[in-house]
Amino acid sequence: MNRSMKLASLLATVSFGVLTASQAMGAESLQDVMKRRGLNEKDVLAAAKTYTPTGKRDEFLVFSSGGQSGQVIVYGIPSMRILKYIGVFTPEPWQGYGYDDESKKILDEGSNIDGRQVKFGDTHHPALSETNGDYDGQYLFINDKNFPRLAVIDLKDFETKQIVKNPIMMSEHGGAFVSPNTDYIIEASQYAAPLGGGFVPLEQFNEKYRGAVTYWKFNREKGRIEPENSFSLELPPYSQDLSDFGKGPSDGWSFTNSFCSERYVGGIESGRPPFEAGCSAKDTDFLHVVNWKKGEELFKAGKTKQINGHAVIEMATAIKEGMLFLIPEPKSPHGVDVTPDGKLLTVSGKLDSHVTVYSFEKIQAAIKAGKFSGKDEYGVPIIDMKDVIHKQVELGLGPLHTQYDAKPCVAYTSLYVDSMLAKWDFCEGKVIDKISIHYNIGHLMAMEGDTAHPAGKYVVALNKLAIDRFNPVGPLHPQNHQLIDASNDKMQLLYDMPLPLGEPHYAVAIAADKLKPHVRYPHGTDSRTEEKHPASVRAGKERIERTPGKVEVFGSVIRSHITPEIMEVTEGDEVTVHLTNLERAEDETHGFAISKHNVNLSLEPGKTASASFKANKAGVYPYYCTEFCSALHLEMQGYLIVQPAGYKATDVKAKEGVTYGKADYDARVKTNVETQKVIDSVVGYITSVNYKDFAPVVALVEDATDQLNFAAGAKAKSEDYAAKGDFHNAFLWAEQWFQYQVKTADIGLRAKTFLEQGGAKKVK
Ligand code: RUQ
Ligand code: CUA
Repeated sequence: MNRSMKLASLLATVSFGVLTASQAMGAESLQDVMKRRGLNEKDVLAAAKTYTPTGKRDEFLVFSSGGQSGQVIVYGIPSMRILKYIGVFTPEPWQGYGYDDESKKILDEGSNIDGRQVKFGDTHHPALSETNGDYDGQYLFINDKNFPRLAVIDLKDFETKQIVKNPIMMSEHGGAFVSPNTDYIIEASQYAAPLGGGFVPLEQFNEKYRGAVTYWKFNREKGRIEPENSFSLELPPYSQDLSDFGKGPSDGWSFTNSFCSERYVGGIESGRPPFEAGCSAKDTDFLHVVNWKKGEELFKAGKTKQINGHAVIEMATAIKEGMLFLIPEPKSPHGVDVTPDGKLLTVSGKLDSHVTVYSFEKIQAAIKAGKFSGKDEYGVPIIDMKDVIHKQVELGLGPLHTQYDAKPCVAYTSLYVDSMLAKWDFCEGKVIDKISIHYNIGHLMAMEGDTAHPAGKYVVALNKLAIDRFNPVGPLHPQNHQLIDASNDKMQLLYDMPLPLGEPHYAVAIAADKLKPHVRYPHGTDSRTEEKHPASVRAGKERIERTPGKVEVFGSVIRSHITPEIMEVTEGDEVTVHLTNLERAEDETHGFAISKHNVNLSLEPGKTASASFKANKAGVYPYYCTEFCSALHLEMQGYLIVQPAGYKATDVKAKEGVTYGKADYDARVKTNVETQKVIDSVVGYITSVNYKDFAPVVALVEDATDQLNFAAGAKAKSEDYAAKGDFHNAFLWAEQWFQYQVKTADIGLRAKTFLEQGGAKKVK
């Protein structure tokens, strides 16, 4: 069977529904399957709550920290299907992140420090942009604890657009958290150090080491952080931890935890008790309460000190201006989480069985009345804990983080030591339910659970240990995300998802319908700047430009060829290859890799990306498309020819592998004409139904029309050659004409299947 006949019979199969006949043969009943797999009714119920049939989508999307991978993991709820890894602080080869010139600029600049390239990131806390305290689906931010820096990801295409390095900290943890309108993103330091770096002996820890919190200014229109409009606040050398912004009545304030307010400096190697003993000795640590709006005024008024070119509000200024206060909080606290209405804050002490709920109103009253229990060693006023407590609730051992439910007053708190998750009422101060998890839960995530309007329904336990939950894969186990149905007072464990990419700390979940990502870029887009790429090309305008020692290729990719197919350069040349994906079709991504050159591009429809390298060794290097993009994908190939310096081509004409004559040409044209009939019948079907009501089909039809136009172009060239009697070239162009027909038919069939399955109706 030749290809066009195969196509015709495939069409017949699809048209007459032959494939649907033998469905019910030997099917097991639900009871049979339950028995065979040892499932009880509860299991089946859990399965029914998560199982997502093919083609169906998730209600929520999760952005999870990828831990040490330096990436972000995207998955769906309730299916728990992983949808994407976003490269942030480390390369992500599939997306070409850290390989193409455009993304390298972001990653390399965001990773270099003191002459080193840092090749990992310790991502902790993703944060979604908010409008009036609710997620708006526009941006995602994430921090790196080890190399204090913050990244901006645009949710139009799920790509990292910016990395800003913290100019004064040596480590951080309390980021990223956003203000209710995303005008600022907070990043709080963790392990105290001299601000701005440099050497100060440990003996001067109390005097010279400092913590800090940075308020990064975010420009919504540009979608970028503005370092020049950002500022920091100097803090005592307590180990600052997690933070949160106030909202509603507490808007304008931010809150940052701390541990090791003992300011112990360790020294196990010289016989001193270790950090863990010295840092947990006191019964309380300090919650930092910051009036950041006042901080913004001080910054604008220039009442700051410059450290590494960055504006820092000194502690003395903050104390004098009344923008910084402390409140004791029980033993080694971890999370501080503002309630949806902005009136209360929940704080958990890791080494205390209580969760403490503070009242913002009471905090304000104490500040206004100037009622303080004293000052810390640095002169920061301390508010008496008992003056500002709303409730203290005994939840269990090792409480860490809190998230909120859609129902008023309902919260969820992780209990690390107990390996449990508690659902409780923070207004009344009583426990509603507790559920065991597996094992040692760190953060937890409720749907939109840190916003002004949480969505309820599910909670995910982000467990630090998996131990026996999965098939063993060596001493390093995957992490375990456990999905819990939280729609009723009694919680139900639904699903275990292993995550093998790093310790995922925190995650945020957003209603999927708030996200509206692009399916393609406007033609020739540099996705990292989001502007027209200066080296993008239109079809037919591909070219190679040469200057001494330099070769620049302005090429394109489209099913199923790379233009140009031969790139000749001279040993020693600096080469830049810019490629534009000319496709408009959804999901038609092409890749580009050159043998032995560390060149690897991902070219999504409409994107232009570049690869620069030195052609330092003479040779013949195949290049090809790395995505199985079409039936002729393997033929999507070419050669980089690196000629030795001084090489002179000797005048030999290449001998063709096969030569073709008139009979070949006539036979090819005959099948092409038959193929056209098949295409016409598919087009006939599509246009006979209400295809315009199906957006994906409209896009496919657009794509098919493109391919048919290309077919027409190849046909014209073929006929020109035939008219000149050059049947070799006439045949080859007829073959290309056929290739475009195959692509058209392929798309047409996809559209037809979609319409049939989607219940399209006849319109004529
Ligand atoms: S962490 S388990 Cu947010 Cu880095 Cu708490
Ligand atoms: Cu393009 Cu494979």
